[in-house]
Amino acid sequence: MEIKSAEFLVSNTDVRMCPQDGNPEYAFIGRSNVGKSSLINMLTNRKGLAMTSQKPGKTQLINHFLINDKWYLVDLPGYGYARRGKDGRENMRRIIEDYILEREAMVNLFVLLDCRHEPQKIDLEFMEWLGESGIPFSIIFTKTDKISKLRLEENLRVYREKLLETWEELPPIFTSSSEKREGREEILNCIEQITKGLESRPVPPVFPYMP
Ligand SMILES: Nc1nc2c(ncn2[C@@H]2O[C@H](COP(=O)(O)OP(=O)(O)OP(=O)(O)O)[C@@H](O)[C@H]2O)c(=O)[nH]1
Ligand SMILES: [Mg+2]
Repeated sequence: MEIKSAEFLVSNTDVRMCPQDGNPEYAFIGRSNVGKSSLINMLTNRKGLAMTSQKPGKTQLINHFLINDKWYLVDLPGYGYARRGKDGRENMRRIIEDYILEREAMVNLFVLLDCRHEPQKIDLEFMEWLGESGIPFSIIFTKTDKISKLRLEENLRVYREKLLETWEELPPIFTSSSEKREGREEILNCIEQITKGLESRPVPPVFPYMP
């Protein structure tokens, strides 16, 4: 899919203030520093579109980016950043939870996991919560440029096995490197397929009002 336009629209802490135009949106979540904002820049081919940082805790708001005037990419704050303090973490948790549970326009959530690490409790519990809440999600293993192909295969195998302890079926799984610009086609194709599916959904019948 070609990205013809990508523009920052609005930042919010409140899901009720998010755009109300009915465009579908795809959001990125994961631990602080996993590479959410960098991935949005890579997917859109716009280097400074989403703000990134070497230090975790950079994104603190719900950020909407309008793509091709038709759908949104949404950059969310990361979870699990210890140095935010208890109140800060609680606040971020509320923003993220409200968005995920209440945002009807969000048709798929991409959960980002650092491909270098073995399965972490915080991510596994987060995905279990998504499952219990009926939120459709896919996984993206990020920063694949940081390890060898062999290591990556092994880490993915371990992760799949771990997930299958609790899940009957695995969600779609992608790999990406924002550094090497890998995984772009696959992720954009996934978004395109979901968006097309929504467009071809039958329009519900309108029943005339009868007094
Ligand atoms: N080598 C490499 N570094 C990456 C990649 N993606 C992100 N980074 C680096 O990881 C750091 C964090 O990236 P961000 O995109 O800001 O991470 P984030 O998940 O948005 O973080 P928060 O907003 O704090 O939650 C930055 O220094 C990026 O340059 C990648 O694919 N490869
Ligand atoms: Mg960020």
